[in-house]
Amino acid sequence: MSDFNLSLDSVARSVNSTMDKLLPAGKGPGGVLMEAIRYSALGGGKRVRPFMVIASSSLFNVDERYALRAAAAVEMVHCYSLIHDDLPAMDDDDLRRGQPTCHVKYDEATAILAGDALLTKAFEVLADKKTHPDAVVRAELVLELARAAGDEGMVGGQMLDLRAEHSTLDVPQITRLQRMKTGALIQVSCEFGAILGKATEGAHHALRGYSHDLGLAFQIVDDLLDVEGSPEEVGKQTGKDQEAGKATFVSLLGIERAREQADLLCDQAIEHLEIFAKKADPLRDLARFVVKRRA
Ligand code: GRG
Repeated sequence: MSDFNLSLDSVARSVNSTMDKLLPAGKGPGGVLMEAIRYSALGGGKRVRPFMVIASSSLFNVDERYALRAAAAVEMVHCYSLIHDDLPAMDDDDLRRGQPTCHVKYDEATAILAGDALLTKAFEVLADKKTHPDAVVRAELVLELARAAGDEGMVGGQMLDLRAEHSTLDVPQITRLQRMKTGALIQVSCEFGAILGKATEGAHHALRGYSHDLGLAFQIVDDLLDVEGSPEEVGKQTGKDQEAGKATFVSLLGIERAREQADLLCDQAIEHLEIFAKKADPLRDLARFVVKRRA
């Protein structure tokens, strides 16, 4: 394993252990709900967003206990979005992270509620004093995650995406859609380190520039994997965009130009990190990983 893969793995283990404690297995009527939540939230995933929270927090020497709780909250929102995205009313997928999706393993109602509970738990975690002693910091975390996940961010992007199946979008329209659907949560993950660390405006600005470019690169690679990857590699069905007749970066630019664009965005993302010198190496490695990944 490369040094970067080892550190991604180590962050994944720490975040999993934090999430395991925040989402304890339950008994009684709520037991099945918690079982479904734990099935989806603890069953794999690269934990890229938690890595962003941890790596951006380390730029400002944030206490690791705070960073881990903030990272777990972002991952909970991500896991909720995947559960709901897989539902028959949305993408209707049977496979996620190499396992049957939540509604296939349980049922649709349980999957909807598991997603709802993960979303609300994320805000409960952020609002708790254990996440940061300063109430202003906690309020800022809550505000920014709500903005990233809501109608002007991920949920709004998902709505545009559902409607895109019935219309033809051009590159600027796809870019806007993806910045909302995928980019907003990636942006807030990097922003969390700056909020927890009470960073200067300059540092906030640099991280925003980095995550803005990386979020788009991440989505372009996701589109490429849908065309070039296999379900065994990627852990979910592939070829879905083409099957649905959806416009993507790959359908609009072609494989080669989409790959060039992802590489360019990765270089651009890294350029934003100059002010942090060597301390930002984990974020630089992450950007390279995002464009090289095969899953
Ligand atoms: C249902 C409200 C709602 C939103 C859904 C995120 C999303 C919006 C849908 C997921 C569909 C999708 C494949 C989007 C592309 C980018 C993306 C979020 C990929 C999955 O993220 P990874 O690669 O997954 O980080 P792991 O499993 O590693 O966590």
